[in-house]
Amino acid sequence: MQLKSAKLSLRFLLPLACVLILFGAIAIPYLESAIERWFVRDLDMRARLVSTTLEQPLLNYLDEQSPQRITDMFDRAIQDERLFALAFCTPDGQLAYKTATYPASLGCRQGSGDDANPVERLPQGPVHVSVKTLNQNGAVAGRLILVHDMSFIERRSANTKKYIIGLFALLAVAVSAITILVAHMSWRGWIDSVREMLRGELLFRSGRRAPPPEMAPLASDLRSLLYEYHREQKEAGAVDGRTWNPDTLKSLLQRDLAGDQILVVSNREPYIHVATPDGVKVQRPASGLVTAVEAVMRACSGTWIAHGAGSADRATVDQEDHVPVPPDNPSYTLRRVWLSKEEEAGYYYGFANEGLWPLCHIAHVRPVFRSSDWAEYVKVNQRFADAVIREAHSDNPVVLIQDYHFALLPRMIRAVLPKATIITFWHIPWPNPESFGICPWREEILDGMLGSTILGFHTPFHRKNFLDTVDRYLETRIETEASTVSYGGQLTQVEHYPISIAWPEPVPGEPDPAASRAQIRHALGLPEDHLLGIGVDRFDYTKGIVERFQAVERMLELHPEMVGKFTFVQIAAPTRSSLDEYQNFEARVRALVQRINQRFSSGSYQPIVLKAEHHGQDQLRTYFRAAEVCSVTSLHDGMNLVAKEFIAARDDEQGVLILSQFTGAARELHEALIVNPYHIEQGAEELYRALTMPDVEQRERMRSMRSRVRDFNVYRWAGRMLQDAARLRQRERVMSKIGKLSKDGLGRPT
Ligand code: GDG
Repeated sequence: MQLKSAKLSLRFLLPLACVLILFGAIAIPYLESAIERWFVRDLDMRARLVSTTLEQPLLNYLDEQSPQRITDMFDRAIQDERLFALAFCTPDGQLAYKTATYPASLGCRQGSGDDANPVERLPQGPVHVSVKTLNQNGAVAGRLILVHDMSFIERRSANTKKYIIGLFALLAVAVSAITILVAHMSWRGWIDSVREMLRGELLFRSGRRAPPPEMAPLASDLRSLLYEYHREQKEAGAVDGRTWNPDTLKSLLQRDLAGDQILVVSNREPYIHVATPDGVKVQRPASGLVTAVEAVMRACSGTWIAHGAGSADRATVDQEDHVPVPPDNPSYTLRRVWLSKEEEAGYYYGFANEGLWPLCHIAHVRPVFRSSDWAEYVKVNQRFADAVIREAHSDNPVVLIQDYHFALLPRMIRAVLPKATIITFWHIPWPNPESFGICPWREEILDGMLGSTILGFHTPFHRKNFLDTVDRYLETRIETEASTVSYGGQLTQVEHYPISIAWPEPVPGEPDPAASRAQIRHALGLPEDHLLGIGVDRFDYTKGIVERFQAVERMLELHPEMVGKFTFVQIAAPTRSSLDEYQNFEARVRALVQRINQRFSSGSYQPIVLKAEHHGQDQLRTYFRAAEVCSVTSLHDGMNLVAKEFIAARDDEQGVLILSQFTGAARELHEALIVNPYHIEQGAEELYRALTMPDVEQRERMRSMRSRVRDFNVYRWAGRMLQDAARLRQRERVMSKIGKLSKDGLGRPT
């Protein structure tokens, strides 16, 4: 307390002392000399007046030669308290008349002009001396000397100084006090604002007041920090300090989404029943989306709605088109939707894969948009929306919509089930606004997507591209920091949720990497010490397969010692092969492989082995474990799960991952050899570097990547989205309970 008052008095006294010192050092001396100058000027005038008054009578008395009269006149004149003495000198400098008070030391002041040096400092004090030369009939009659007492000036000057100093002191005190008061009030106001901001009252739009203008930059910084912190917290993402796994996901569903139904919609089904001469067989499609969502569905037992595309699919469903899956250990329901050939051609091959797929990937393949495809796309989206509505047990299910095949679905579902929590995840990249602007139905697509409660992308970059696109083409309000879009009275949270894989459990009896190595080399007819590279992709032009082979060719040119010692195996699962673009691409790849193989082959040796067929997951894993290097060289990819599958397969902590900088995975797997797939020389050098990398370095890199993929797995991907959904549902419940479902908050119309 004492310290505080000492500080306060110091704050008060310090400026005051400064003002007074400044005043004493500069203002007072200046003031003194100014006052003296004013009074001297007054005395000059006065002396001129008095001497003019006395002049004529004096000349007359001189004429009359009456000294008594002159002396009387002089004595009368000095009765004025300020006129101290008078004297008259003859033209030849004789002091002819003077009052008794006239100081002898002044004499006749010969040689000084009438107004020169008027102030004289005598022992009795300062005096003002003025001399007036009297003329008569054109000749000098003498000099009249007037001596004014100046002590009164000193007295007045001292008084004036006293008043002025007093006034200044008062002023200084008043100014200091006002300054301190204002500063104190502003400080209090500022502190109060900061406190309110920290309590969140001024920070968010939901607060009652906006922050004062001077606080706005600080508020904005604080908001960014909080959102960043919040995001980091969410990204750290472990539940109760544990890593995400099927059990943590299940407990999240039970705890935060108790009893809520989960519906998944995707085009591709997780299990395809195929009629073969040996009976019905079950196939797993080659799809990153299926890989990820299947793991989540096993954990949360919902219903998955997808296109029934297998030749035996109809034969394996019940009356409601349901089939329990996985076939060997059912844990959720697959609901199949049937599409005609025309629907599939227009919606899937046409609009989705000839239009949106190349539109969203920068792979330099031109998108094709046809009105007839669009019409099918709208129709099929409505078919799936109807299926969701039919499957829903309540008016507020949690619906997880997958990918670019269903951009219109969120809005269609919302129209019938306004309370549904709709999470849409876009598995492929989102382009910049200019590129997206090519789509003739861009507004309809964006409008459809903004029917979602939550909209997810793999990377912050895709999320930002989407927000920029919405900003460009729709009338919306975007809160960049909170990453929300308010559109038509409804709010959509736009987030990035990097997808991943389920971390594989150890499989009893699985061959170890050394055995896998031997097995694959044996199958390919290669010696034990032969070096192997592996690529696993859908046979798609976005995956950079051509560039990968060109890098292999260049590496063999640059390092001929590798010829005969290294083979690259490419597994290319057939995909969308009815489309011209894919057929052309496949033909191009085959021709390239043939050319490279002809160039470097000798005997049975071929540098590239192309296996353009679907493989089982176990087979893929064996290849991953057998290879020295895995190449993922996509020209553009949302995430790319192959990169993560390779890492997960390498429990021997060996093997090198070459990863394109244009994949979402490159943002997480920094220990991979990151390449620009368009830079063939670089690709060649990195391939060589991978093949010659010391075991220790491989281990260091692989260990770090394995730890990341293990923790940042697919359960975390789904868990974070469902956590966000649960949070929004909880908020909505509270809002509707207290009857405050507002249009501008996070509430949605009931
Ligand atoms: C999209 C986005 C995003 C491949 N061949 C076979 C086979 N596969 C499996 C792989 C992997 C999956 O397919 C491919 O996943 P990617 O992520 O690499 O690529 P897309 O299919 O294009 O997936 C992509 C993904 O969605 C998830 O969001 O990462 O960016 O384009 O799992 O192992 N699987 C089987 N046989 C094969 O021959 N069984």
